[in-house]
Parts: sequence; C-alpha cells; structure tokens
Amino acid sequence: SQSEILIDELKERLSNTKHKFVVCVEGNIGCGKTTLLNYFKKTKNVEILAEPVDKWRNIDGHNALELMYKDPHRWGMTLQTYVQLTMLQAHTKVQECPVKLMERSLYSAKYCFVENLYKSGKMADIDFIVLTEWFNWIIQTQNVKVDLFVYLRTDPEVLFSRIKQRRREEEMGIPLEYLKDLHQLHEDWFIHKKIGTTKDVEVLVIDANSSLEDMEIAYEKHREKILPFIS
Ligand code: DCP
Repeated sequence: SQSEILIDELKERLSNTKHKFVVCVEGNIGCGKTTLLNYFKKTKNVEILAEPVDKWRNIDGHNALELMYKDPHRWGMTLQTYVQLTMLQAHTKVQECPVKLMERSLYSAKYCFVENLYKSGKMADIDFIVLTEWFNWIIQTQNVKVDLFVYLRTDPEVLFSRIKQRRREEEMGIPLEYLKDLHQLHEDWFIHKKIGTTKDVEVLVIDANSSLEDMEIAYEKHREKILPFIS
C-alpha cells in the first residue's frame, strides 16, 4: 500500500543519513493531542515535547492565554510572539532520540492561530506583519524541519462539548464559531493544501471524533506510521 511504500522510503532515508525524524501532532483545540502524546510516552527512543501551554499561562506571573481571550486586539500579539518563541525552542532543542514527537509546531501557530486573529479583525496589520517577518526569518534560517504532521481531524461541535467538559478556565467563553474558523484553517492547510510552506510534508489524517479512550485504539493502529523507525 501507499503507506508501506512511504514507511520504507522513510526508513531508508534514516539509515542513509542518520537523519532524525520529527513528528508534529496537530489539530483544533481539544482534539486529543495531549492524549496521543501521553499514549506514546511509554515507547522507548521517542522524545516527547508537550506543548508549553502552562508557560503561556504563567509568564513570570502573567497569564498571556487569559489576556488574549479577554482582549485579543491588545494581547493577541503578545501571546503569539511568546508562542512563537516557545515553539522555536521546541523545534531547535537538541534531539537525542531517533524520533521527536511534538505537540503542535511553529507552523500551526502561524497558519492557524495568527492567521485567524488577523482574518477576524482581532490583530492589527502591524502586529501581523511583524510576526510574519519573524516567522519567515525563522523558517529560512533555523532548523525547524518537520517530517510528518499527524492531523487529528475533529468536528467543531465535538470539540465544543469537550472544551466545556474539561473546563480550562480561559477557554470557557470560546464560541463554536471560533472553533469552526480554526477548523477551516486546519482543513485548508492539511486537506486542501491551500496554505503554508509545508505542502511537501507528509500528513497522516486521523478521525478524532470518538471518545478519547477509543482514540487510543486508533493511535495504536497508526503506531508504525507515527513512529516509523522504532515500532
Ligand atoms: N492557542 C493559541 N495560539 C496558539 C496555540 C494555542 O491561542 N498559537 C490556545 C488555544 C487553546 C490553548 O492555547 O486555548 C491550547 O490549545 P491547543 O489546541 O494547542 O492545546 P489543547 O490542550 O487544546 O490540545 P488537546 O486538547 O488536543 O490536547
């Protein structure tokens, strides 16, 4: 099958170049990225980098996530500049293991979240331009390469009820519309290939509408694709 050919190709690439494999887990808010990362924690030879959302909620005592939701026009830039820094740190962290499994990436921050703030009129032109210049400089000069995106594709309605259930305080006011807009950007990026500089990067799409427990079965099924050299 096509995926077997892909795995063979990737295995060969690794053995030839001692190239290290980088996987970024992507998908809308509440789609189950953390569950996937936790699921693979027990696997040897994988370095797992969870998203530093706790850092964004406490920057020397300041909660940038909360500020952004309360007043995106004023604080969207602040949060996204900090997200871009923390994602750059994750991408460039020296990799000891053959596989690095990351939650999100610089790319979703820019193509989904920053884009969404800007498109919906919640970010000033100048903020968008400055973030874009930073982003372009980073991807041109730093090693922020990704080998595989895992896209946990989920209906916004399902996410909406999961977000209500998990009760992360900052997120309680998120409207369904916001999730629909972010969903569309993920779809345009991964499915329609309309945005971004990562069009050549392989994407594994997983339907993530089931309960989080059932998702573990799906993750197991895709183990060899997600962790190609060590399964
Ligand atoms: N966020 C943001 N801008 C970004 C990245 C995230 O505003 N560039 C916000 C959206 C959420 C919170 O940060 O309120 C965390 O979002 P994620 O979707 O990255 O993480 P989750 O914890 O929701 O992931 P999951 O439930 O899939 O594990």
